[in-house]
Amino acid sequence: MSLLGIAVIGTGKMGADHVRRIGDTVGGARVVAVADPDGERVKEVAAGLEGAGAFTDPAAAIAAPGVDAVLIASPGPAHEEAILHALRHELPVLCEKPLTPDPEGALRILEAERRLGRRLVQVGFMRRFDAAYERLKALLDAGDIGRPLFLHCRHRNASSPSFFTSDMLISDSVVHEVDTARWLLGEEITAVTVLSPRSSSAAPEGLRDPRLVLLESSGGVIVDVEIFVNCGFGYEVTCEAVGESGTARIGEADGDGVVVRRAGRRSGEITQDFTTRFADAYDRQVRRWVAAAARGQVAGPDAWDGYAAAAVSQAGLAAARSGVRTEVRAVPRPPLYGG
Ligand code: ISE
Repeated sequence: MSLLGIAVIGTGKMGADHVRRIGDTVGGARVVAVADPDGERVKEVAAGLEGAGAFTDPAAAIAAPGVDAVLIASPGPAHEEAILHALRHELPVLCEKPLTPDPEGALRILEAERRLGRRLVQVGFMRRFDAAYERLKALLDAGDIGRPLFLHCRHRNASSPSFFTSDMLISDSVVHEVDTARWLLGEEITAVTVLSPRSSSAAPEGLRDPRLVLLESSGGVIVDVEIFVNCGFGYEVTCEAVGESGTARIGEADGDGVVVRRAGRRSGEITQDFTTRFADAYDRQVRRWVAAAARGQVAGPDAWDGYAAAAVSQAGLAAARSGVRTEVRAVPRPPLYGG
């Protein structure tokens, strides 16, 4: 069976990780084009890929011969233009989160898919492919702990990159909890409150870090998210569901999952980065997307999920600025997405 030709847009941290994953881990596909504004870096990446074209213009990469699907890992503000190019060529897309920085851009993508009459865009909310999150969802769906009442989430990064802003704690980090809450609960997020304690002395000057984000679901569940992107000790993501008849918690045994007890002490590894902690989830996400893209389909969160997350992020940014509870404003779910 012929390999799915993929154009990878963006060869930074995530783009390079996906190029490696497609070549080493995920069967059924090969990278035939890479694009990045950094001409030197994109040539270096392409040099390691037999026959792959190197481009600085995403549109040229998307139009290159042999491209059957597009994986977008460029910065969020560049996603919309690249996606619309891919949709003009009717190519399946896997776009790293967030789909777009604002809901208006996501609505333009929904309209482009409406005109095509089919969904081609999948959004890279990879936690839906994490084994522990999948087990938690199955447990909630089965009613094993009764109806959920709370989700207690902790999202900690060891340190934040220099370009990271206070808004990104919400739009680039908590956006994961927004999607997992919608997916785990099967409900929409209707309001957001953001509380900011004193900032950590480890946070770069001016960065409001950590923050506490409260999400309210349409079914009455409260989701609290501690987002702390300069915690220093490692990369730790936990989620505890509190139900009417029990609780379920994931994310404790990070790293290799081994807890050692010796000489009166207990120790275990804490991963240092999201590409390590969620490596299997990224692999499973791209593997399933490749199989679906070969059939011209999506295999996970779609553009509507990306829009819904962008609408919640918009409310979250407003709540962070105003200090008051802010309701989420979103259009009704269109028929193409099950509405
Ligand atoms: C990053 O973009 C991710 O997606 C990680 O999963 C998240 O933990 C990190 O905070 C984001 O900046």
